[in-house]
Amino acid sequence: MADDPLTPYGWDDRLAALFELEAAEAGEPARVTTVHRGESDVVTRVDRRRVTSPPGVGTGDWVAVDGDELTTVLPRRSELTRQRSDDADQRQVIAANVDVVLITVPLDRDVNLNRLERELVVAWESGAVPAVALTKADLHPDPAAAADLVLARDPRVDVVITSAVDGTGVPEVAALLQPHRTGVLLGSSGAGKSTIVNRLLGEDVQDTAEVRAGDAKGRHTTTTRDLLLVPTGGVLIDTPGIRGLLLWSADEGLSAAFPDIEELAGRCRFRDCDHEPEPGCAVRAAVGSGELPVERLASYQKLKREVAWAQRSVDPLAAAEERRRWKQIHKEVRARNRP
Ligand SMILES: Nc1nc2c(ncn2[C@@H]2O[C@H](COP(=O)(O)OP(=O)(O)OP(=O)(O)O)[C@@H](O)[C@H]2O)c(=O)[nH]1
Ligand SMILES: [Mg+2]
Ligand SMILES: [Zn+2]
Repeated sequence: MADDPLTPYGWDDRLAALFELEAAEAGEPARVTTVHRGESDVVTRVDRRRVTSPPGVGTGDWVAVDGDELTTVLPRRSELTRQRSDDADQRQVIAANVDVVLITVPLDRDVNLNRLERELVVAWESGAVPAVALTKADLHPDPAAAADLVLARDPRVDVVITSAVDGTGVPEVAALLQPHRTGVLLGSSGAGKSTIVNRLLGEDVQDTAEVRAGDAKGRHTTTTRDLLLVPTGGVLIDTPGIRGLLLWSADEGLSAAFPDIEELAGRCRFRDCDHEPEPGCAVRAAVGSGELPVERLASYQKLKREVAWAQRSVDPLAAAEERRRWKQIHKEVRARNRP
C-alpha cells in the first residue's frame, strides 16, 4: 500500500477492500480529478486520462475505469452537495469522499455570518468535518476578533487565520490535509480559494483574479472543480465560488449546526413545536431570557424552511430511476467481463 501510486490521492486498505467488493471486474481503480460534460479526468496507478462518464459522477469519486470508459463509481464515504440553481429537483455533487470542508471567509469585507451558517450546515451534512479559513487577514485590523465571531457561531470548528501575502496560516491549512486527507474549498467568488491552493502547491497552478474595487465581489475565475495533489500531503479540491448556497435535505446538518436550539427544542411542551410565540416553548423562553440571540433563532428558522422546501422538491421517482440505471450499468459491466 505504501508504494501504491494512488496512496497520495487517499487510496487505503479500506478502499482496496471496497474496490474488491464492488468493482474488481469493472476495471482498474482511479480517482476523478475533474468532471466535464459526459467526460471525466481521472488519475490511475499508471497515468492520467480523460474517460467517458455517466452523469452524477463528482470530483473526488473513486471509480473503476476500463480503457477510456468509467464503468463503476464506488460508494461514497462523504459527499458535499448543493441544490442545482438551474433545476430545483436535481442535486449537484460539489465533491465526493472528502475529509475536511475548508470554508473560506474573506476579511476584506464584513464577515457574512448568514452565509457562513449555511456553509457550516452544508459542510456538516456532507459527512466531512468543517474548518474555517479566514483569508486576507492582512486587510483586516483585528483578525482574532473575526475568529471569535466564527467560534461564537460554532465552537467546534478549527479556525485558521490566513494571508497569502506573507503566508500566514498556510502550514496550518496544510496540516489539515496530512497525511493523505482530502479537503474541499468552499466560499464565495473572490474569497481567495485558488490563492490558497497556489500557496499550498508552491506554484501558480490555478488562475486567480482581483475582486471588483467597489463591492469586493469576485469574478468567478474558477469554473471547474479540480482535485489537486498537495506536496506536503493530501489533496485539495478547488471549486468555483457559489452564488447563493442552496441547500438540499440538510436535516442532519441543521441539527449539527444548531445543537443549542435542538437541545432547547427537546424541552418545548409540544414535540412538534415550531417555536413561534406559543406557551411552553423553551426556545422562545431562551430568547426571552437572553440566553439565545434572537438572530440565531431567525437564521435557524430560515434554514429550516429552506430544508423543508428542498425536501418537498425531491422527486422519489427520479431518485429510484437513478439507482436503477446504476444497477444496470454495473450488471452490464459484470456480464461483459465474465469469461
Ligand atoms: N491582500 C490579499 N489578497 C488576497 C489574499 N488571498 C487572495 N487575495 C486576492 O483576492 C483575489 C481573489 O482571489 P482568488 O484566489 O482568485 O479567489 P477565489 O476564491 O478562487 O475566486 P473564484 O475562483 O472566483 O471563486 C485575488 O486578487 C487574490 O490575489 C490575501 O491573503 N491577501
Ligand atoms: Mg478560484
Ligand atoms: Zn418551541
